[in-house]
Amino acid sequence: MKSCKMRWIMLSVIALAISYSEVGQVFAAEPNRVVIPNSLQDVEGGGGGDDIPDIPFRIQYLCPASQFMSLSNRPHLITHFAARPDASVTAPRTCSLDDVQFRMSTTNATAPLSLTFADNVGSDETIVYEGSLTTHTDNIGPVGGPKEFDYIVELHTPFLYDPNQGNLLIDIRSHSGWIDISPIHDWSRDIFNDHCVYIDDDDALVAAYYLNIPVIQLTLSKPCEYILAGDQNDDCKVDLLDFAIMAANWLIDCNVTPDNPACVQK
Ligand SMILES: [Ca+2]
Ligand SMILES: [Ca+2]
Repeated sequence: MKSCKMRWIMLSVIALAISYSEVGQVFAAEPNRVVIPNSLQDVEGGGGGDDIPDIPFRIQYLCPASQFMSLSNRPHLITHFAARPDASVTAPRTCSLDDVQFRMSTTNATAPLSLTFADNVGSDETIVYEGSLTTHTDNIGPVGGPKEFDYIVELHTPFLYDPNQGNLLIDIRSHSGWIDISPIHDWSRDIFNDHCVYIDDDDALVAAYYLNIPVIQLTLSKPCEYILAGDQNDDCKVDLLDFAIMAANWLIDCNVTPDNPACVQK
């Protein structure tokens, strides 16, 4: 009877921890934001996307480690990905994808990226967002741009990125493509050519060069200066989010199931 009660309490706490993480209590205070390319932080990019809905796609783009100098080249948790509307956008805009998957990895790849997607992926590749997505811009900013980065994607799984270990690769694919309308993002032009490969096919293994990259903004958590037992996500505090991470791995035995994605080789 006692063990039944203990099990019930354990399951309740795990459920509470998971629901707590799902409402977005993540990596809060004092985030850092990095715009890539750095040079376009306060400058409208020379390119702009087209309205191309309903087309499956896969896109990879490379963010060089040198773009993260403002973070003193220290490891950070990437918690949000954002883009901004192109100057040609004239009104608020809401865009959806039925299915989209964002992956991030630390890669030794440099520009020009390989046209074979798999060649560019780092060994720590992580699915950081998966599922449907609705993103919105209020189109805030001067007529000629740059607009605010308010097409925001809060990652389901923050990604620990250390610029000392390589460049950051972002890999996005969608089978549905943008439904009805697409965001019309601001794009760089003649900056980081060959840092981006793209194809209108989410299953393709080989892409073509895109001679631009979207201007993006990454939000990163402030690194923790301390070693704290139980701090699973290195945000300098032990709370229910750490418990949720532990609960997600509950009863995994890497000696028995080393192929489990949660079992990362030391
Ligand atoms: Ca533009
Ligand atoms: Ca923590």
